[in-house]
Amino acid sequence: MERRTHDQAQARVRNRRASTARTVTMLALAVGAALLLSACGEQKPYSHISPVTENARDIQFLYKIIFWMALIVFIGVQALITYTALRFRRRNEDRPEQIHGNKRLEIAWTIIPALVLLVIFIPTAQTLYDFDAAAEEGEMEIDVYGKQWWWEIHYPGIQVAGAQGQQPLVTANEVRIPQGTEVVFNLRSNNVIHSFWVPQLTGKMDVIPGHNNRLAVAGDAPVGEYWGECAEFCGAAHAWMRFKVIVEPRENFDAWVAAWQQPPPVDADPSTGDVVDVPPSFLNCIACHNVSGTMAQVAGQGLTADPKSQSAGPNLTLLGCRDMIAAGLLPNTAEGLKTWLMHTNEVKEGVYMPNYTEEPYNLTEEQVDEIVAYLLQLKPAGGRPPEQPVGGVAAGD
Ligand code: HEC
Ligand SMILES: [Cu+2]
Repeated sequence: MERRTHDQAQARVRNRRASTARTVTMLALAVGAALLLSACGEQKPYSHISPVTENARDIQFLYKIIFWMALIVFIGVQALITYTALRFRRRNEDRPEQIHGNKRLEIAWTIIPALVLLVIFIPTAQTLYDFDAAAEEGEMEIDVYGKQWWWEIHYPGIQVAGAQGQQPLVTANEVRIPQGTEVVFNLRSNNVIHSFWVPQLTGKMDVIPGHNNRLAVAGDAPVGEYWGECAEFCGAAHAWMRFKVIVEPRENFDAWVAAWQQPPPVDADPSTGDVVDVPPSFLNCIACHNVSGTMAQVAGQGLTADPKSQSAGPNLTLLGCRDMIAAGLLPNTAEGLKTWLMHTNEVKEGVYMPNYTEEPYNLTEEQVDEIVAYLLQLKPAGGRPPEQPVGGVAAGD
């Protein structure tokens, strides 16, 4: 009888040990996996782990303060819990001394968190004011309109030839800026709230209807491509509202602007409206898409575009200079364009562009191929302006 209970007790201890060992192993595995994941990939386009500008480093500095403060508090609290559990564990039937209130302790645990908050608050407020001051004025202003679900980019300071004379350069989803230039983004929306975020370059700023929020990117960003995305849930295709900021040498930027001044290689005669080399089925598209230098100049842009009907899509001038379409969803290649036109609403659910191969438009595959061929020609006569030299900090995919 004695013997049996002893065996049972031993088995229980063994079981408990095994389950403790399992828990510890699982925890170690989870921590290991987290560390391993956080170490993958040198450049993280969507995190503050790889800032490339002073501004982005300022923000990372705030993250670091909070991280270390949190770590100290965590370890302190865990140590106290462990100490209390061991020191005051039940040893006999007596109740321990019951205490109600301790002034010194209460003052201590009010002051310590206040100090912690102060250490976080002061540099945070400082950084906020610095960012605000930087956005007061820049060398170049770029207006960014958050759309559902893409970005319209206006360069109010750059006039290009349009059907009704000179007009500001308008493009989509790829923001080119000349290296060394202080840029201020004016963030606007006439639909819902979006948020403009290029983590490697600067802070995150909401794009709110009725407001003009300003966000600066200083001139210290190295040449390269930096991914950004909408950081405020804004509807069905919010997850596919990416964009790219392309920091390029001044000459490359100037070459790109100059390319806008040239008439497109395939044209509609502005005086007669005769379409030259433009597939007739492209007439379906001009209600929403502009192509500078052609008759496709009627679609609303900026805040004038009706957000309800969404009667506006990206300006397609020099589309051939863009790397991607549909806000990062597809590559800007013959295949990507064809996929877009044949399966518009499947590849981007909720999209405000109809699928033209369906009722009531019923474009045939041949017509789509013609349109794709036309779109691919929308690039400067001399081909795409020079690419950025390799060696910049390229954002991964
Ligand atoms: C009712 C308005 C509308 C019409 C008409 C329309 N589109 Fe679009 N188009 C859009 C919108 C909105 C987008 C942006 C979709 C997104 O990324 O969410 C878009 C995106 C595109 C893009 C990708 C551009 C980029 O830079 O991302 C191409 C190419 C395109 N449309 C071609 C066409 C063609 C060709 C037609 C005619 C067959 C057409 N569209 C008709 C609204 C329209
Ligand atoms: Cu958005």
